[in-house]
Amino acid sequence: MEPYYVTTPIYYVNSTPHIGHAYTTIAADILARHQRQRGRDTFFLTGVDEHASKVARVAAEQGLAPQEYADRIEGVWRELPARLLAENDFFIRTSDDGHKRFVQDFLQRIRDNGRDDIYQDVYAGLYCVGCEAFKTEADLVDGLCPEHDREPEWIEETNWFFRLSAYQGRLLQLYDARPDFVLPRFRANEARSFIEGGLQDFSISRAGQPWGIPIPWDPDQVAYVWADALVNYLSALTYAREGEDLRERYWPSVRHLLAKDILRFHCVYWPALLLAAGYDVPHQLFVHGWLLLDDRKISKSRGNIVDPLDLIDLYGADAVRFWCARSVSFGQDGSASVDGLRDRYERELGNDLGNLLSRTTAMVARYRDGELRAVPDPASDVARLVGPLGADVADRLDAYDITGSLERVWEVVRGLNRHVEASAPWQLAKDAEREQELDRVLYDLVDGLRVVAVALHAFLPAASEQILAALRVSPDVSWAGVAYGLTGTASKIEAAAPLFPRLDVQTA
Ligand code: ME8
Repeated sequence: MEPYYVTTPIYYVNSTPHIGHAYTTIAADILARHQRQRGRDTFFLTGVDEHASKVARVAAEQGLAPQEYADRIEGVWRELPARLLAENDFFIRTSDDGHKRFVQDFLQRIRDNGRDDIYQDVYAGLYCVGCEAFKTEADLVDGLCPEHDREPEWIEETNWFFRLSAYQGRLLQLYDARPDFVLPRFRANEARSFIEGGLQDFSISRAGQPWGIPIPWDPDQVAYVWADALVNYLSALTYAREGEDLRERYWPSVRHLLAKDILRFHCVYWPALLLAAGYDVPHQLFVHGWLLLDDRKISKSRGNIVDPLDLIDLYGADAVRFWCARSVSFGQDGSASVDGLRDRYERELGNDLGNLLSRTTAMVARYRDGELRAVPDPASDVARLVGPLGADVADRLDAYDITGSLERVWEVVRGLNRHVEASAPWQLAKDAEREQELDRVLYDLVDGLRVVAVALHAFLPAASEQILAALRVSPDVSWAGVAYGLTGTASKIEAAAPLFPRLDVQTA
């Protein structure tokens, strides 16, 4: 099986983490955890983008050197994946020496490729510091950058340019040859139309900046922040593991996740830069929508930050992951609200899943003194219910359908709840002649819940572990476990504590 390398964008170190950033990190972690469950060699990269000009400006305002300032603020970003229970394999900082060295080598390779792809010219035009991007009049609304409601600055300086225009043909060929290069398809079409519209060369360096990676052949200039940041996906592989170069193992088996605001950089500039430097282009890019809060994009400049750490304190990481995965169909724009989080916590996590575990374990404890007899029946309703789950979820996650795969697991959760009601174990327990029937029902509920717990590991890692522990079954979450009838006898099952306790109790 080909290795699986998944990345989030590297987030601007000087912004405040909000739920939109958490969203991509959660999605990447779900995909990575799932692939590891399937035994695939997986690498998950996230990190921070530090060389934005804003960093130097704010550092100066605070009387600090840019590096000192970046060192002080990077911690919240490093903490974010851990608090979300995201298991990234490496956390990159673009001020890492390994990254800086690699970017210099990467740019030098383009300069030396014999095609004159890098040349010097005067850049005169508008620049939005918010986007760290050059703007044309057509990009502006009433003279302002629509992303940041801010007037771009006029910049005029001699820079080094990358001959992007020379890559139009090769990029179109790439999009034609690989219809799944960018997903969803409508995003590939968007990138393709942009390429077809004609590509402008772009400046890859900035003059007179105190903060950034020096251009190797002209150290008075530093790399433009995007020409530096995009390269992180490759540079990290060269120094993430001491003494090892992971490029051979993971490049180009990479899946880049990103939101639509940075589509052009990733789907047009990045493959062109790679081709120019003599590297393979990425395997795939998945462009998701914006997570909206009450129909507005969540962002710092719009003042509606939702601090993911506050939400985790209140609801737990699992609930935040669940809400992000479930509220908006992954790939589309959609709204999420904190009320919606509370609602899903109570209704779906607390009632559907939590109560199912509480009832099941309480019944085994009460009617069987905590001892479960292994009586699988491959023709049972529960066997049929969970039978296709493993393949269905794996197929959906291979296609980045995070929302659909979670819904598929939830169908099984709802099916098990219906099974409790329909089989009414509390009635069977009253009738000594129906002992075997009761054993069968209890077995199917425990086994069904075990399957659900393994299938939920990528989405709800903490709850998954708690369920397996409460059922006294193996903590192994290998994907082969998403199959009916693998539970053996279990003993000492006790009525489980609530998986998702009532919030008034938790926050009291
Ligand atoms: O763009 N909904 O960093 P950034 C969904 N440093 N996703 C969101 C979101 C929202 N409301 N807000 C942010 C940069 N994101 C550059 C990237 S990569 C070489 C350099 C997520 O801090 C989403 O993944 O602005 C988006 O692409 C990313 O955060 C932008 O983070």
